[in-house]
Amino acid sequence: MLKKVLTGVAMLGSLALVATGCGGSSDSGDGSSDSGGVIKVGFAQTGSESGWRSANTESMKEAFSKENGFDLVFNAADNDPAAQIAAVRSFINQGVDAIVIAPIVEDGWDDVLNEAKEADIPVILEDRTVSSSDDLYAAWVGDDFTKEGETAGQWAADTFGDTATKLVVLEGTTGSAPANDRATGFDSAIEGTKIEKIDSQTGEFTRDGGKKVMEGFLQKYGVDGIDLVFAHNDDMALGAIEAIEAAGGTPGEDIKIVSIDAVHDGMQALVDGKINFIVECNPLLGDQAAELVKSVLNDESVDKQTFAVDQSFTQDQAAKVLDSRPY
Ligand code: GYE
Repeated sequence: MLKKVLTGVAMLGSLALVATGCGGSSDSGDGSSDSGGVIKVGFAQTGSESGWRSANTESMKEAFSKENGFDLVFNAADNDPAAQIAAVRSFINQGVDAIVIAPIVEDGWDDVLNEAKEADIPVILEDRTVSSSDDLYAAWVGDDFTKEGETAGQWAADTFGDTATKLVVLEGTTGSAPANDRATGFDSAIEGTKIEKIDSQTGEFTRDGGKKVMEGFLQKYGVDGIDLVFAHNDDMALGAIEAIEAAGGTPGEDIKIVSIDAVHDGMQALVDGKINFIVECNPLLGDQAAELVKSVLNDESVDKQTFAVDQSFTQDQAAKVLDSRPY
């Protein structure tokens, strides 16, 4: 039963995916997976930092299941870039057929991606991107982080842009694609408005991290000295809510909050009036990643980039969809 539900969820997720980008042919698909045989895939996950990550891991494990013809070697690196690179190296040594990576940070991938290429093992990226040349991987599937930041920033500009507004930012993992791109998108959307960024610090995409950083901001500026929080994900927004309440403030009123992900707990806080706006980031990328692996191993040409389609929610809109959300 549970499996049936999850399969439905995974299918829903893949329906919301649209292929774009330049069509390129796959690189280094060596056909090592005999057709009809089991495909051994190493998946290097970031860790388990957030609700988004749990939904993504579940989607990946469901898609790369035995029933679907895969033998999945799963590694979660606890958000340590060196440990993640070591995991990829171990996949190469094990001679897996393909490697899937959700790269913790953008930089530092050239060496190990070259090693995979030399070993003729294709690499598919899911979720986050890397700064390496795109010759070093076959394809990427994920969300448009810059657009997410822009959508959040556009909401802030439309809601507060004409009024002097003190903004603090809870950043995601330093050096990660979503932290970099969401900051860029948000900053460009609030440019020329009266929103002033008074502080910005990483909360590592975790609830605890968001809480600690927000506690620091509240000590420094007080509840009255902060008007708006931009959290790079829902988990940090949820941590910030705890910090604001502990400081005697009312989140969503004294201090407004905008965040990204639209995971269940975030959406619940939005419905409860503690968050003011959420931009969705679809974590259900498993089916699409599994299809890419199969196509690449079959030497079929694949799109280099596939973007998920994301929505955004006000408090009223969230109330209408909360019960039907798949994650
Ligand atoms: O927003 C955050 C997670 O890479 C898009 O990572 C992902 C981000 C997501 O920890 O919650």
